[in-house]
Amino acid sequence: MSQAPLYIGFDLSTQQLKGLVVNSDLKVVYVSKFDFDADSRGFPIKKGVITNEAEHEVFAPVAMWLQALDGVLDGLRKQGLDFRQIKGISGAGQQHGSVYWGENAEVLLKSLDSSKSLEEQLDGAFSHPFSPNWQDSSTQAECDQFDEFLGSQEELALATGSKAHHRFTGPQILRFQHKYPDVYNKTLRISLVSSFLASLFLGRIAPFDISDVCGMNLWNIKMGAYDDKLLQLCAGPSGTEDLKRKLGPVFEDGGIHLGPIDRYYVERYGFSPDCTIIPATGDNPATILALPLRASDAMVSLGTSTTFLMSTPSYKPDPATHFFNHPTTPGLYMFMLCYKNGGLAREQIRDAINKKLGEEPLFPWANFDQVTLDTPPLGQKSDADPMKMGLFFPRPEIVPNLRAGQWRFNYHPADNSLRLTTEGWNEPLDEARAIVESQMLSLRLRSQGLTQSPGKGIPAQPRRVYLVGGGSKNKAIAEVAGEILGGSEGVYQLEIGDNACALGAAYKAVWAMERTPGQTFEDLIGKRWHEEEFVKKIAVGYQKGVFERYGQAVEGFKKMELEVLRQEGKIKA
Ligand code: XUL
Repeated sequence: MSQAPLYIGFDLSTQQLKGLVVNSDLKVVYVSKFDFDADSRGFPIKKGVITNEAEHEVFAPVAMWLQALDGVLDGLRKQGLDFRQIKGISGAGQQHGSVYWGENAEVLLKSLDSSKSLEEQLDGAFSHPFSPNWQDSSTQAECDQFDEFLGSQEELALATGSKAHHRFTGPQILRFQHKYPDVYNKTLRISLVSSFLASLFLGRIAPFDISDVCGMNLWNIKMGAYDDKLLQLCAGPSGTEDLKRKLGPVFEDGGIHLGPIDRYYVERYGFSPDCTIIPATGDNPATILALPLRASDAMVSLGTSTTFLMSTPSYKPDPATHFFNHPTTPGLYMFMLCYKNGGLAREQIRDAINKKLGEEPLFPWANFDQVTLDTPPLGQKSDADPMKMGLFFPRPEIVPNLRAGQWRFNYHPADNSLRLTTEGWNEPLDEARAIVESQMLSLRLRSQGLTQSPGKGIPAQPRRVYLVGGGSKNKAIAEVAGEILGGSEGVYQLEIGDNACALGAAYKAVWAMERTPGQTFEDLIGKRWHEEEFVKKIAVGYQKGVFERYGQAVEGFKKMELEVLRQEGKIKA
C-alpha cells in the first residue's frame, strides 16, 4: 500500500527549533520542538543567544542548532512518525543571521556517519562558531557606509528594498571581514540561517532563497542579481569575485527542487532517499505562506514587537519600510514594517489603567479593552474637539527612528494645527485607545500607497486584515484595527498560535512538490485551505465615515511624527 505523502516545515528561530509535519490536505499531523534554553547542553546562552554588551553584539552558537536538529528529528521519531512518508522538506529561518563555513565544510557535509550526531561531526565545519543574531546592533559604522555608498538611504532602499539596518547581513559581513580578516579569508561559504538549514539536509551548501536574500542589503531586487557596488564595499581586500563565490548562486523559483536528502538522514532516521529538499526561506516570508494571502490582504503580528506584512505587486521602497521578493510568486513582493514597540507599550498603559481603576480584573486586558471601546475615535466627543494622538515608545523605535519616550498632541484637522499638550486628556484612560490608534495609524500611513480600492466608491484599503500573535486576542484592538486600516471583507484572527512560520514552510514544501506546471502557491494552497478551520472573523473592518475620519488623522499623525523628529534633532527644522 502506498503511503500518503507528508511534508516537514522547520522553523529555526531565536529561541527554538520546531519541526511541523503536514499532509497534502495541509493538516498538521506531528509537531516537535527543541527549546534552546531548556533543552540544549553546553552553551552559555540566555533566550537562545549570547550577548556581548560592550560591542552591542548578539549571536548564537551554530553547534547548538546542530544539537537541536537531531533533537527535533528524535522527537518526531519518538512520536511515531514514519520518515519514509516525508516527500519534501522546507524551512523558515530567523532573518539576516549568517553562518560562516570553513574550508572543509563540503567534505564534512558529504561524509556524515549516521551512527554519530550532527554536532559530533560538523562542529569543525565552520570558520567561526557563532551566527550574528537579528538583535545585534554592533554595525552602526558599517550601516553608515552602506547608506552612503550608493548616495543616500533612499538609493540603497531603491536598490535592495531596505536602507541599511544593523541586523542586515551585508553590514554584518563587512564588520566580520574587518574584525576577523583571517577567518574571513578562510571562509569557504556564507549561509543565511535559512540556507544553513537546507544545507544540513542536502549534504552540501544550499543556495540562498529568493526572498531571504533581500534581507542582506546586497541583492539588487530590480536587477535580480547581487549589486556589484555593494559587494565591492563589503568584500574587502579579497575582492568581489571571492565574496560572490562565498555567497553562491540564487534561483528565482522558490519551489526549485534542490536535490534529494543526504544519505545520513536515510540511514539514521529512515527517510526515503527521494525525499526532496526545497529552499528554506526567512521567518517573515514564511509567515505570509501560512495562508493563501492574496495581494491586498494584510497581516499584522501583534507580539512584543509589531510586524506588518503584505503581499503586493508594487515595488515602492522607502527607508522606513522593507521590500523583499515574494518567497514563491515571481512578480509579487513582500512588504514589511518592523517596529520595536508593540505589546510592551500597550501593557504599560493596561497596568496604569488597572491601577487607576483599583481592581485587577480576571482577564488583565478587560479594563483596557472596555475603556478603548468606550472612548470615541481620537477621543473626540464632538467634531469641535481636537483629535488626541501620541507616540508611545518604551523602547527606542526604528519606525520612525526615535529614542524611547512618550509624546502627546492635540490636532485640529480643520486648520491642520498641532500642539504638544495633554490638555483635555483623561490620563491614563484616554491613552488606551490612543496607543492602539497610534500603532494602527502608523501602519496605515506607511502602507496606504500599496492598497487598492476594492470597489466603486470605496476607498483604497486592504481586502482582509489578518491579526496574529498575543494582541490578536483583544477584541478592542481588532475593532480599532478595522476602523483605521479598513478591511473591506473584515478583520480576521489567524488561529495557528505560534506556528505560522513553520506552517508556511511546510506549505511551501507541499506546493513545491505537488504543483502542476506553472501553478502558483496561492492557487494550490487556496484550493486546499479550509478557512473555517484556521480563521475567525473578529471585527467588521471598513466602516464608512470612521475610515475617512481616520484618514484626516493620518495627516495629523504624519505631522506629529515630523514635529517630534524635528524636536529631537533627527531632521532639520
Ligand atoms: C526581520 C527581523 C526579525 C527576525 C526574527 O527583519 O529581523 O523579524 O526575522 O526572527
